[in-house]
Amino acid sequence: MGKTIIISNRLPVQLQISDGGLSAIPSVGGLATGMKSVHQGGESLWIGWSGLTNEDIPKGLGKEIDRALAEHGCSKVKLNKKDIEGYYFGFSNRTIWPLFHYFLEYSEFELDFWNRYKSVNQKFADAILEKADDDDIIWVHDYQLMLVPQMVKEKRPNATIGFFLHIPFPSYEIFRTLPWREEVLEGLLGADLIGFHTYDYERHFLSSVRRLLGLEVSFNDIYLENRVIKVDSFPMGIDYDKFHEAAKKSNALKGKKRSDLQLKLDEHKKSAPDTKLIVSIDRLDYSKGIAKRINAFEYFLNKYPDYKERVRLIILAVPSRSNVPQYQLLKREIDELVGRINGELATVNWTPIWYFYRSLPFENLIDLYISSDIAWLTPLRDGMNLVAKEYIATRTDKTGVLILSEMAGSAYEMNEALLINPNNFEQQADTLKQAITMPKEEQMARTMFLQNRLKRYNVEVWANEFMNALKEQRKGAAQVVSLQMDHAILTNVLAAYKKAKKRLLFLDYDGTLAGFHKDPQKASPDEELYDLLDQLNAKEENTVFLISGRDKETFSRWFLHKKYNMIVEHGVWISRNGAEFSLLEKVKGEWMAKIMPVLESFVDRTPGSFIEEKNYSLAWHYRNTDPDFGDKRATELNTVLTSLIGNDDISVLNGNKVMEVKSSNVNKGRASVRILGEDDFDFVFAIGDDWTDEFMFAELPESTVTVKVGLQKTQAKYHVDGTKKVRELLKQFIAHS
Ligand code: GDG
Repeated sequence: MGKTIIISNRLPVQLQISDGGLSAIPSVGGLATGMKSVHQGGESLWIGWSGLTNEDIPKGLGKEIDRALAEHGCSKVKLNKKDIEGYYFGFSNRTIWPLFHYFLEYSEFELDFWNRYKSVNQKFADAILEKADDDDIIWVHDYQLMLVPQMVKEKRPNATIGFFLHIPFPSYEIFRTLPWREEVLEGLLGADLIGFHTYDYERHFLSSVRRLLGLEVSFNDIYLENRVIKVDSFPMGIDYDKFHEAAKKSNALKGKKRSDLQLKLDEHKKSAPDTKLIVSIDRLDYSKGIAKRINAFEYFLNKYPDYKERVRLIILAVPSRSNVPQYQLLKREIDELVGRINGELATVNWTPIWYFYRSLPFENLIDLYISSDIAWLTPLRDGMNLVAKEYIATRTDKTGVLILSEMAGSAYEMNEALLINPNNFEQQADTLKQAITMPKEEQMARTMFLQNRLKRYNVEVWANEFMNALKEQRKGAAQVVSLQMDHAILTNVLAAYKKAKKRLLFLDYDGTLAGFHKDPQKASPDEELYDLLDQLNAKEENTVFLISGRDKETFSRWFLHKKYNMIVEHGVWISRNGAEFSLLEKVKGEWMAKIMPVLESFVDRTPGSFIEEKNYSLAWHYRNTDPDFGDKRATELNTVLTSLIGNDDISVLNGNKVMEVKSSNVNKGRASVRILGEDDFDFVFAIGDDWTDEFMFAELPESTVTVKVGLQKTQAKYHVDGTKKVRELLKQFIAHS
């Protein structure tokens, strides 16, 4: 069992250089706490930036820093000032952060930022590669490091890599505006497991992968060459006990033992017992909707003037990214807003807003949570929002009301909170009133539900669930649905092939011998393929059948002059040795008149789809439609057809971007078994890529060498990666004849 490597932009320790020397102090952030169970003992290493650029590190201190970090299981990535400017303040925080939070107008597409992002991601990847072994588990965190998974996978294909995104993944419509969108997706797809906070972010990501990279996605699996990448949602929790216990402790402190802030808050409450305190805590970031919240507060006071002097809003805005221009502008806007509203509405006894622009020690944060009757959090977009969860965890007597924006990931799990749209001032004014007047019993009932969930699904459970899913991925990769046709297997197959006197080979066409084409008529055979098939056919011991769902006209045009044996339309027609096609299976086709209009109505409503009319089947192709839309329509069509066909002797086959309605007693399995019965074959081989080929894999005898092209679930014994590999395999057959 290998070690675990965690990698994030910042290390979970703070370096402090003072006269007395150097110290590394563990940070108390949510991520650091959550990873405690993962990052422990000598079996784990955390790689990241120390917070000091090369220029900041005093000469000769480098080694000492390494030693101090190593005591906490950490190792630093060396970054210079230019790196931090371009990669962190540039691409991460001026391109990706605004774009992924739907602030398209703030997003700067600068080539220099991008180049620096790439080179710094490479530095992180190199730092991993230097320490990683083949059997290690690597967990990469967040939007600053989206290229790292692929950079590592390239060099260590057997390492198991997980990636978790802490911010939203935007919809395809937004994501596609990024000039380097494909590179970012490809970077992420180096991971074996990709995690998001919510199902919506997951779904947006999958949609971009399909549309921009054209990859096959099935439920939450992405098929990429010979790998299956899993995508899932893991809503991050908090260290519930830590917040709950800290609140208990703080509540229990008496007299002078209470913090200065707490004493001030106590005093305020005593002097105005009917006043409600509303708290909001965020990093000063435009995504958090602080300015809107202040405006909404003014709106509330004007709509319900009775509450003037009876409520107070405490805003804790923690300084953040203050050298990015948008943050400086926002700071100015908030300063002015608070000044204006306090100036206009304050009375001798009352200031409507208490505004703190600073970071407070943990104990004071707890004081704010426990002293506030209401927490009001209004992000315009937020990956999760842990403050909402922390407020609930500190409500030891279960009173208190949480007003939370629907745009926060946490809103999905916190239904008992009062959920609001931060752009709707009317609704927020009414909700504030509802919160202020909410009976204690109702407050307690809501808090109880919320606390139970937060207690159960805490940050440790979150980290463990991700790690377990990652380990499952590793197991899965080791035992895919079928065995990879590796060297040892190939050697055995070739030996059996060579020994055999009468060989029977069934070769599917589309997706097996030839790749897919937007227009199926254009997926015609190339010279190399003709040459291969000629050579295979030329061997006296070989009986080769092309076996396909295609219509007989196309195959006649392509192959009849070559005198190949062919079975088409899944087994309805057969042609041997250049003879015209004849019926292999007697089928009835009266049902077609009934089904045709249904398919036509689907073509009308699904741009890019079309019907292929074969002699005994009808196929609805949707490869050229929008992928999400096409899949949705296919599900719909499936339901309609299933209810229509009832007891008729017809069935619906879901192929690769095609749905085919055909007579039930016809399939490739039945057809291939019939041919098999015609002679004493001592080597039988069947290869194909989709659903319709599964009938062959299932019905041919156990001794058959069955091969699936691609990684989907299959009854075949082996799999190969793609059409290129299929052709290589056939070349090997030829060489071993
Ligand atoms: C990103 C995503 C996602 C705040 N002020 C003080 C202080 N804090 C602590 C809070 C909380 C944390 O900072 C803030 O976490 P959030 O989740 O609210 O927001 P982001 O910083 O934007 O985090 C976010 C998160 O990643 C995790 O995946 O939820 O959506 O944007 O823990 O308690 N702590 C102290 N003093 C303060 O003044 N000590």
